[in-house]
Amino acid sequence: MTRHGHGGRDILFRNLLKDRTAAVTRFTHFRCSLLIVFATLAGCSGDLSTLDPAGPSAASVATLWWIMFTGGTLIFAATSVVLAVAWAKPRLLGANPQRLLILWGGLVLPSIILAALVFSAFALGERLIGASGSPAPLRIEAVAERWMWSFRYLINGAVSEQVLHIPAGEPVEFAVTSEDVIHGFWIPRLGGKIDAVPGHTNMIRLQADRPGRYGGVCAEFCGEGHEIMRFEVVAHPLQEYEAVLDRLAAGEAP
Ligand SMILES: [Cu+2]
Repeated sequence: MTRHGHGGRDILFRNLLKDRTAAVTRFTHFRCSLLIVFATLAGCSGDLSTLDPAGPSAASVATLWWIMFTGGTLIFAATSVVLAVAWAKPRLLGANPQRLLILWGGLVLPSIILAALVFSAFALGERLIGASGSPAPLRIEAVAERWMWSFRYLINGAVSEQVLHIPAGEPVEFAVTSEDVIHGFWIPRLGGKIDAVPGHTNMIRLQADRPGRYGGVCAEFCGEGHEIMRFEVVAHPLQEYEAVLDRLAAGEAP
């Protein structure tokens, strides 16, 4: 009777322990999921986020990213459904489903989706490098050198290092080149990246819609200092920009 009582208590404790372990595991899973969600969302903001655009080119990049993400998700969902049906209820696909699946899944659908993606990528790509539209009135030379950036303002010959000054709300044309190896000029919140190639000049047009500070990086591995090859972009209100360039030309802090 005593042993039976002990046995009952043991079982009771064991069950309680099991419940508690399950609850702790559930809670840990819940916290892990929350952490993953927050970490993922945190990646969508910050001064280097392409999903937090601050100019028209970056908005085009973000749009293209969402189109491709949606397309990829739809294709994945459709493939998963076909796989699940083939696994669980193969009869639903008919007696000889191969022809139908190859025709629709291998030919028709990919052609439609790839054509739509190529068309939107070309249309948006034109806008990204500023190939269409009138030339921007302001041009800045961006010169990369291991492991720093210098900016030459062609309007008055001013030069700045590691900090790029631009006017807000105005398109700026960048003539990008390098003094040594290939680097990549990239301001994620303002637009796409472009290579800085020695002996060659690449053009890109960017615009910041609002005054503020944005991050810039070298987007091409260029040696051991690549990691620190960052720069800051300051977008000034248009009416203050001329004074900023004058101070830069005079060697003063803008
Ligand atoms: Cu670099």
